[in-house]
Amino acid sequence: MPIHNMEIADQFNRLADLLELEGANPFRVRAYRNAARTVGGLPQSVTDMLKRGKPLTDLPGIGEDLAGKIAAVCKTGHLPLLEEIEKRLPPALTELMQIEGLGPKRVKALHRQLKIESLKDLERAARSGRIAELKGFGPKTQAAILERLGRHTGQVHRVRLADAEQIVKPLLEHLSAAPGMEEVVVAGSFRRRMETVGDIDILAITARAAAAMDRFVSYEDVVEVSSQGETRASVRLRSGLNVDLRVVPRSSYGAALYYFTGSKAHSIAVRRIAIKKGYKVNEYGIYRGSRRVGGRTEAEIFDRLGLSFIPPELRENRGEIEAAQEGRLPVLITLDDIRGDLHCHTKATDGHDTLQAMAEAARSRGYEYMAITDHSRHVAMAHGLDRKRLLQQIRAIDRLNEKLDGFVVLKAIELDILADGSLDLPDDVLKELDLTVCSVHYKFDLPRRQQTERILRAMNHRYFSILGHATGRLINEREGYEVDLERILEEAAKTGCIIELNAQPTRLDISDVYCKLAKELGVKIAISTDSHTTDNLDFMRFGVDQARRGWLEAGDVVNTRRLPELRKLLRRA
Ligand code: DGT
Ligand code: CA
Ligand code: CA
Ligand code: ZN
Repeated sequence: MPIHNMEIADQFNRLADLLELEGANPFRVRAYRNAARTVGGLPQSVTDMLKRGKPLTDLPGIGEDLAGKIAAVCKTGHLPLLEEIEKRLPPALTELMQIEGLGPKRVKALHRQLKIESLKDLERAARSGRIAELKGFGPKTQAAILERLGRHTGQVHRVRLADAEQIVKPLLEHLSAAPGMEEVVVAGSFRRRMETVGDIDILAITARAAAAMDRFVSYEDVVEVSSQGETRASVRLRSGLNVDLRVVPRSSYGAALYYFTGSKAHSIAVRRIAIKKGYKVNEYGIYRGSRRVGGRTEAEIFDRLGLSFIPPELRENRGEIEAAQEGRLPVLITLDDIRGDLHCHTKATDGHDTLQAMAEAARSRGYEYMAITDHSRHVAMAHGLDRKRLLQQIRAIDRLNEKLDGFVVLKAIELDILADGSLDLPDDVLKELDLTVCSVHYKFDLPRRQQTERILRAMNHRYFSILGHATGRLINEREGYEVDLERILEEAAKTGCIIELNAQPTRLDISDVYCKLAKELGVKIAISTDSHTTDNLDFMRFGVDQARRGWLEAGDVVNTRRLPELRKLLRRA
């Protein structure tokens, strides 16, 4: 049974939470949390690494002990230490920890001060308003707890796209090997490249439907077959992800793909147009009266309806249908358009690889430039750079650039936006840099107005270039801080500040909707990986996917420019 990175990360996160709840040594807690983050952020599967004999100790922050524990999870699916602690703690507490947003600190407070010992207690306390009165909670937290409690008990859980990819890939390989299988594709939100997916919708073309069904339900990861017919089946995988499979004939492949790609809102709007033009569209084809006039490809359907081809990422009924009617769909950015990465860390702070290794990795991806943006001094945990160490790094980059041919390392920093909106390093050193990525890393709990003012103030600084991960959210883990992003985008439009689209699959910050708004306001975007290892550079494609969902074209994104053009955009008025 292949264990997925997401499952390993979950177990280590849970272990860290429970240890923290028990009051264990904070360094130990942090080591497990880092392990979870490392494994969760890997582009390749740990199970594969082990299979290929690659030592896990090569991974950042993974020593012998952690490597052994990770390997054990891969082999058995269990983390013995976690099970031990789960036995030791009152079951109610471990249950409370599973509510998103309830960490050890809050569970402890709820347990001590309100005697909350079960989800029922939690709900009662939240409904009666007692949680809002607790120090450090407030009405907003109380509302969030209720909302999540609903989600938790309703079992609605969306999986991050990158995690879903890792789970789906081996399943697709498994299905492709079914006798007579011609083609296997994923439709649904996965094809639309949504940042999270509710379930996976697979289409298979084969003349041997029964063989495909058998192979699907007998996949080793399947824990439950929810339904099974002649041409469709639904299963639940061990990871909790549900997968629907439909077998379709080659002749209606395009129609089926179009139908099951959705979104539902898009399909409904398109069907309305079809009816007006005297057509009917369903998963079998496009019809004029009872005569089938197309459906082998998606293009046939668009053609008939007088629409240009709408890329899956745009199919959300957010104006793409009107644009397709009028022939003004955007030419969406692709990974090939990207010429460099503008947010990368090295060993000097919390990255894992050296300056040179990062530069070579970027160059081997066909890039022309990369900005090294280690943390500034305020991020003490990451050993952030002070003036002196930054100057050292600048000189090291100068030396490296002399050796590199046809590739330039840009001197930069990920600069903390301090609580009052000032920047973490003095102007005399910032002026030595090619650019800055300015980010909020602490004081997430400021009121919305104040948080917005803080960022706006930073944006007025003459050495501010790019706003990093603008909301601070971590998908499925942490909501962003409260901030008026629209106001920030308006200000960026006025001042020429660039807004980052952070490509880390857990961040994808800013979201698709805000990308589109940025474009409409004329704000330029930098798609950046925020790499902490050379491998992380591959996250660029997730950023590009999100950018496509946000209607961005190459021209909207600064790191599609050649270096001289980029430099002009960075020079602020
Ligand atoms: P998800 O799974 O929540 O991330 O989102 P989707 O878009 O993958 O939704 P899902 O799995 O419920 O359905 C897959 C596609 O099938 C959906 O995008 C469009 C199509 N579909 C499902 N139900 C309906 C429906 O009632 N009407 C229409 N027109 N299409 C539907
Ligand atoms: Ca789906
Ligand atoms: Ca589905
Ligand atoms: Zn960063």
